[in-house]
Amino acid sequence: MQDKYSHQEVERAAHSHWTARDAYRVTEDTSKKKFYACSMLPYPSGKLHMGHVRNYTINDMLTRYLRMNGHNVLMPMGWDAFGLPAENAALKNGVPPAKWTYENIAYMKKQMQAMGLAIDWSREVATCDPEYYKWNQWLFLKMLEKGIAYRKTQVVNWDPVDQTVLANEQVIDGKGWRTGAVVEKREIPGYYLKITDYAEELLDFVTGDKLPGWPERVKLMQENWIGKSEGVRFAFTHDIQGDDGKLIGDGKMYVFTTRADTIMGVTFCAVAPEHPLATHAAKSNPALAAFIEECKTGGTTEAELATQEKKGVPTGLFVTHPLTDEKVQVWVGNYVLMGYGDGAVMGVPAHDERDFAFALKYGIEIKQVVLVDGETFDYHQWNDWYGDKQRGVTINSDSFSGLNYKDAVNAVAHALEQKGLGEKKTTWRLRDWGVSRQRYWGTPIPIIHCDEHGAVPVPEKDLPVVLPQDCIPDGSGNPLHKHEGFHAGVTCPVCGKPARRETDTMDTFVDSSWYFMRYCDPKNAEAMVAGGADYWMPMDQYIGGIEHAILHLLYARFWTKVMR
Ligand code: ANZ
Repeated sequence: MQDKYSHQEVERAAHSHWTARDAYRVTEDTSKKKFYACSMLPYPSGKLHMGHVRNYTINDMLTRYLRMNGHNVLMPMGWDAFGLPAENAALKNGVPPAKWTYENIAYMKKQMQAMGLAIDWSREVATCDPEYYKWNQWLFLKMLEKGIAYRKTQVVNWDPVDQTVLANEQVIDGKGWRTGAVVEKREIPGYYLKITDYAEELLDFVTGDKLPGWPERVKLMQENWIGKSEGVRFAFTHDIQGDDGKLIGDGKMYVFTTRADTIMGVTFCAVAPEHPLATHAAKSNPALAAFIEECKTGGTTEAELATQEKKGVPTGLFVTHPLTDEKVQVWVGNYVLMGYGDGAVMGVPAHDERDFAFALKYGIEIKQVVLVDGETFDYHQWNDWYGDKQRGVTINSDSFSGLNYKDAVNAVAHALEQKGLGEKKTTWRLRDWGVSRQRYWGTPIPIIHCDEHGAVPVPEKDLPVVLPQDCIPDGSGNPLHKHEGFHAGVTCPVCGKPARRETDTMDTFVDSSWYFMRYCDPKNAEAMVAGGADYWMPMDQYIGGIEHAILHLLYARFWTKVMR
């Protein structure tokens, strides 16, 4: 018996005993009850912080307790090793992201081992390892085949001085974080995953009883993020022709509204700066063109657009109200988002807060069409009176007058349907997931660009497309553009002529969407997820972020579709 507790000695003895016995390595043993305790894989930022310690200790205690009770427990660990911080560190210290990342992994692994966590290290994965990200590329190709992955143009933040794309966090007060240059919005091609196909199913999951124990607050956040919105989509007609002599949008300007009951209160329409009618009108209207340019600067997030001052410019174009046949002036408004609904709104200043601010500023008529019980409509107290949710009885609305909200919406939808100009529609706030990043330190997107054949998928046999490890980003664009080795000898898989390699890489959330399945059979060279998953999945305990949990659900769905 020692009279002093020497933790170093005790721990050293315990660690060497565990190491000698390889105590935490587990195999698929069907004679025992399995338990899979998984923690969100850490970003190798440098050193462990107390959050890591707290998080991993919970699963460690659970693991030890269950093992003592005869369970076969898997507790794996890995590294979410791609991403921007490694590039920023490279910029600061002149060290390639690979070196910085692997050194951090080694250091943090040592710290975890010193903590004595009951981890099966034989299953360790690092997402920047080609043996891991090869499967990101493989699944991406499968998703392309099935139409779950597709290419379209996207709006990005562009730093005109560094000639590079910036993440939203790198835009400060509308300026680039490094150069201070005014950031522009630019449209460039990118790849998307069709998560909107799964919106209804996700919502059912979040609002139903399938997630017992999840806090209501968290579920509500997810519900708002998915953002199901039931309303009416309809068209204002027009005869505005483009340069080619054809009617723009076939002579229909569509809008989406959740308040079809207010359709008789429309006193203007507003379209997004990127809307085809705005582009058309700007050609002969320098003031409008300047305003559209102005809208291109500043942030791209929905929150930023929602809080900025409402501004607009009239286009001089008119559309026809579908029920009254009156002419309605079309404005370009900075509060209208091109990416939501149809990129255009019917303006009802009396009942919509944004339209109200807009109408007051520009002296547009305000027409009340809903009467809320016991309330007097008064502009000066409008904010007290008003609410998008203020529903009441329709007034000043011809045959719709006297109806309550629900009946009025139904009647208006019916009238529009009769004219072939509209119908009820569900719109989602959830967007398809843009997975391309114009960055170096991530999974290369397995595409080759050919002048003749366009964007051609890399053949499966040529995977992985390996990311060079020796680049040092200098802040001016993606260093892959300049990396000879990455492009050398690239030919089009279809015609064999010289071609260019895609230099965009994948969002790192792609990596962290399926790692928990890889731990079940981490060395398998034949399959992304193999045999071990039959035994270990589903996870019994997951300690990690909700956003990951949601992506895990989605990936399981992609998986089912790809393998079917
Ligand atoms: C007229 C109206 C009157 C509206 C009213 C609301 C209140 P949620 O619930 O989020 O789906 N809207 C539609 N498309 C838009 C776009 N691209 N950019 C900005 N706003 C857009 O919101 C639906 C409402 O958001 C729609 O209903 C429309 O304004 C606006 F008293 O139409 B509403």
